[in-house]
Amino acid sequence: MDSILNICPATAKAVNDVAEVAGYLWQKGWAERNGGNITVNLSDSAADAARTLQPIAPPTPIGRTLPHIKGGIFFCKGTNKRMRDLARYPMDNGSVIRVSDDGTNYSIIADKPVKPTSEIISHLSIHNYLVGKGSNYRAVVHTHPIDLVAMSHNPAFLEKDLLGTLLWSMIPETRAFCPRGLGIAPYALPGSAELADATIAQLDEYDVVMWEKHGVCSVSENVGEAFDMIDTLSKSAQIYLTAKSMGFEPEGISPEKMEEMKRVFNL
Ligand code: 2HA
Ligand code: ZN
Repeated sequence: MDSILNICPATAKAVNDVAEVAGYLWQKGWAERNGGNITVNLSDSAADAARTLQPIAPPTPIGRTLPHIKGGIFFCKGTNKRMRDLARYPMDNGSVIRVSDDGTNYSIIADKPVKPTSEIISHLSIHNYLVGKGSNYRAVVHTHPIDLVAMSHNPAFLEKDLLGTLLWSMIPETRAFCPRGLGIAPYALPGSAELADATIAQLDEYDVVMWEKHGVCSVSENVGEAFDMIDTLSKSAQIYLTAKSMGFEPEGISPEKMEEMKRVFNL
């Protein structure tokens, strides 16, 4: 079979973007072994030639019905595959799937039968939620940033909006480029429907959700933007930790100054 990348320029572009971000996640030290996962919704952008590809593996039940992504097409990182390998050889370490017309299962359609990420239920449930609410967000990135995960081990930081506000106050960029802050999903088993639902419960209010003692999950129009929000939050966490390691509590930008920024930059 010819690669889907040769018959569908939009898919080729999206996969190239995924590979670039996968490399960043590895370089950041956020992607140990197979840690983290990325999916992109290609349903609107896929060429007709890609849409009509036949399954190359038996269908897999999703475990729930996802009505808003019936027939949808997604690029998914493969389960047990390494981010650093996804960066170099995306079609050996990820695959393109199509959700069935009843929204209950999916089949791999290209290029190779690489089984999708262990967090597929979260990713597809999130895409279903985003399409259902008319969002233009098409990318979901999950990764394990050391600083942010460390902060989630402090119960005091898990109170609603406490950590998000603290991170906003470390540097103006974070307020500007992660304007919806940081939601918190309580610890749940990786790959579980419970984790999927706890994440979706945060997405009305937030674009980035902390998975307590595990990682973060970010949604945006494309993978680059989803990565940037995590990177910005991590920068703030680094500033906080650096100040603490120098022996003082960082003062933080005052609520008044942050309010001013919200006003001036129309956040
Ligand atoms: O794919 O990060 O959460 C490995 C993980 C599971
Ligand atoms: Zn993870």
